Amino acid sequence: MSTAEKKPSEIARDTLKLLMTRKLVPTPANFRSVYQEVSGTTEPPPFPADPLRHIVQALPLRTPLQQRHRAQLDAAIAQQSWHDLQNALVAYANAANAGANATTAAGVPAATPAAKADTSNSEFLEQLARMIENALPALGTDDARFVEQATRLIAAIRDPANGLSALRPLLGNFTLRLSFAAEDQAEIRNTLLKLLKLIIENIGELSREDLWLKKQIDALAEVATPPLSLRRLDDVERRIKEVMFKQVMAKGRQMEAQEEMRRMLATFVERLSQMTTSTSAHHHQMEESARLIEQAKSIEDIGPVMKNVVSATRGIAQEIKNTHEELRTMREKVNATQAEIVKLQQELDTASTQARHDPLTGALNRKGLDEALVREIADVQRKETPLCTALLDIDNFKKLNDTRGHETGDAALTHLVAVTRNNMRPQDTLARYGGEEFVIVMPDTLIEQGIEAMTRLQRALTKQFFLAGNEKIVITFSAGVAQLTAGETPQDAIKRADQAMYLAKRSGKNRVVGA
Ligand code: GH3
Ligand code: MG
Ligand code: MG
Repeated sequence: MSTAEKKPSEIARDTLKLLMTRKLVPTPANFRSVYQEVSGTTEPPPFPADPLRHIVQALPLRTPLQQRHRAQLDAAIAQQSWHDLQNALVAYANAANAGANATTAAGVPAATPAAKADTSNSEFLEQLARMIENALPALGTDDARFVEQATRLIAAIRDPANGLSALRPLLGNFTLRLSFAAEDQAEIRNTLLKLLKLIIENIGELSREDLWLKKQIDALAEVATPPLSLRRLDDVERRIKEVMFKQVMAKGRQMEAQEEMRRMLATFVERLSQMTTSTSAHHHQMEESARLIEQAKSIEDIGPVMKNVVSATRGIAQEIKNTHEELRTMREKVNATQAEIVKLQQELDTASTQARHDPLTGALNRKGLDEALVREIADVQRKETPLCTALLDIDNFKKLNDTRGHETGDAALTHLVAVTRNNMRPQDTLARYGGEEFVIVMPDTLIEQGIEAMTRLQRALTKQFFLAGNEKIVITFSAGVAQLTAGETPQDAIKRADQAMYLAKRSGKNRVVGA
């Protein structure tokens, strides 16, 4: 009898017999294997779900990724799928491997052999250094401290003497600064785009005014010259917006007023010609009457003629009266319109002074300075960096005015501003504080550095002298420098700088004194 014909009960019985013959313990596994031998079938071994579950439960479940893999493993076991189980296990192992590499990068020594770890660490660090080097130009060079910090960090990364843990605080500081720089860059781009849009929107409006258009283009060209700084963009945006708005308004109203004047002039001329016509008609009537009176033979003949004369005279008188009245109202109107035009012209003139810039030197005015200080103080609080204010006052300026005239004095002020601009950093702010007094706000600057900067400016002024006609004049100034203290307003710091400047004057001028 072949095995294929055996009943399951017979196979079971034979299996037991064989087990006894072979002296095998009748465990389920032994029974199953001998049963298969007897029946001639080759069933796949049963899926060991329970032991596998037991193993899987021992795997760590700390991260969401590990939890996800665990769920995959559980599902594979529930499905009794060797294939799914294999996939889930491979995925789990790969994830664990990646985690181990990340730990190495973060600075904790990996469990790999030391030599191998060293090579991969140094490769990684070199890449990091190169990445920082490459990213730097994109972040601008406005902030000297940032550039310096980055350079130091790159050198530290490349120094094999530095362990990963030594780099960690440097990287932390750099990342913080990087986030500020990135924020600034984003804001610079936004402001630039807004500015551009604003200009384009208004070109159509202002294209009739060539001079004005030119000024706008110049301002834009100035801003578009690197290095870009948020403060400069902000200044120009405000400047353009405000002056443009006021000029457009005032110009519009001025044109209306001029149109009104033109209309009145036209009416006046028309009236004048009407008056001449009607007066000459009356004259004609009078002449005719005079002729009739001359020819009259009797008083009866004169009666009707006199009537004509009276009516013509009355006509003339009325005409003159009307014209007088009209002329008076028109004159009043003209005066009112004239006054309006003068007022508008004044508004136009003050538009530029009301803006944030001093029209003579182009430096910020007091209003512009106040606004810049608000921004500066916010920055100082955000970045916790030092800030210096300097107040400088030209020495013996009155004498220069008195001996060479006010215009030369004006040119000297412009010269001082130009030299100062050339010598200050893009992040510094220059404002005209009074007649011949200027304030320089220097962010990220300690008092010693502030004093040094002013001394440098003094030296620059001795080299870049002022030319009055053909004569070289060295402009000198006295300055006080104060570093903003905690809880102090920038205005208070400027006051202290002013007092220090006064001391500089008292001790012989052409000096810089720290407050
Ligand atoms: P000190 O060295 O003590 O500062 O003497 P000083 O002559 O510079 O100072 P003082 O305050 O006596 O005179 C300042 C002069 O500055 C007086 C004023 O006429 C002149 N001034 C102020 N604003 C302007 C301006 O916009 N243009 C010109 N040309 N002169 C100005
Ligand atoms: Mg003064
Ligand atoms: Mg002075």
